[in-house]
Amino acid sequence: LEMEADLRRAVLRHEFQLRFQPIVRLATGEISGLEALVRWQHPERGMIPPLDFIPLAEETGMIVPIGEWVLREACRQAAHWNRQRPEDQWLTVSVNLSAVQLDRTDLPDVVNAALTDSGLPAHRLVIELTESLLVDHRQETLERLHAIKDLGVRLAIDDFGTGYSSLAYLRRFPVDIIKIDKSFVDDVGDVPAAAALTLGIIQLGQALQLSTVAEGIEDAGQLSELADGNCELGQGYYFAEPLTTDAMQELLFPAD
Ligand code: G
Ligand code: G
Ligand code: MN
Ligand code: NA
Repeated sequence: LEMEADLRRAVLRHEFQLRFQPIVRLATGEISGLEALVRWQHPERGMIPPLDFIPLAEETGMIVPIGEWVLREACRQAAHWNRQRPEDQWLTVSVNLSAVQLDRTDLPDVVNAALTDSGLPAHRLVIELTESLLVDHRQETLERLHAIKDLGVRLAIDDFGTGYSSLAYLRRFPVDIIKIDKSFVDDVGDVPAAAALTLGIIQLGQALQLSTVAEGIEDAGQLSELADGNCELGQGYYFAEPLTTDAMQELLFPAD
């Protein structure tokens, strides 16, 4: 209960921050995009990770204003960085969406306003949906996702392969990107079954003309397996952990 009051205050006092993790093109090593990940800078308890407050934020509906802030701030920051880069090197920014946000009829308007106000082109925004979020979907959810896609925004399935009917979602939802769950990537270098499944997911993506992103790459062995298998993109501690805005600025523009 105390935490709930703290969370309400945090929204009013703007106590949230974003971290940005690079998403790398595996064939070349260039940064193609960023995933925005929220943190709560609590005045007494310090930095609180999302897993420790997102569930409460979802229960209380506070995820709606928090999620809107994340979306707006991610678009604003990505547009700012893109303006300093040649247009053929513009970055995408990926934002995680909660089921509670997807239940809101105004979500397409909220997304559109974030794009318009930031100047970020719609095709540079990726919205990440987890399979668990898609499990209890209703018809309106599907229509809302199509309305967001009609803006030009791209959709990713996060944690792909961990749900109980991953393949069904690929038919039912208008997704553009598969994010291969870290649990597959962890074992890709040394467990033959994990390697076979991972390569199978990559080939599935290629057959459906979807981008594939491997999550949680931590070493060179995993990277070479994935690159050899023609996985398009990857993210993980091997490249960089989620970085503060200042650290990401330094990574993107080292000379300045
Ligand atoms: O940032 P970290 O690596 O600790 O993220 C942990 C989890 O929190 C991930 O599953 C991630 O998808 C989720 N998460 C991070 N930022 C956000 C956000 O802005 N909104 C939602 N709904 N989930 C987020
Ligand atoms: O949205 P999603 O559940 O995919 O969030 C990504 C989560 O994975 C975040 O909590 C992020 O900090 C974490 N993460 C990103 N790269 C790595 C990695 O290489 N190893 C580990 N253990 N976690 C990672
Ligand atoms: Mn994600
Ligand atoms: Na994930």
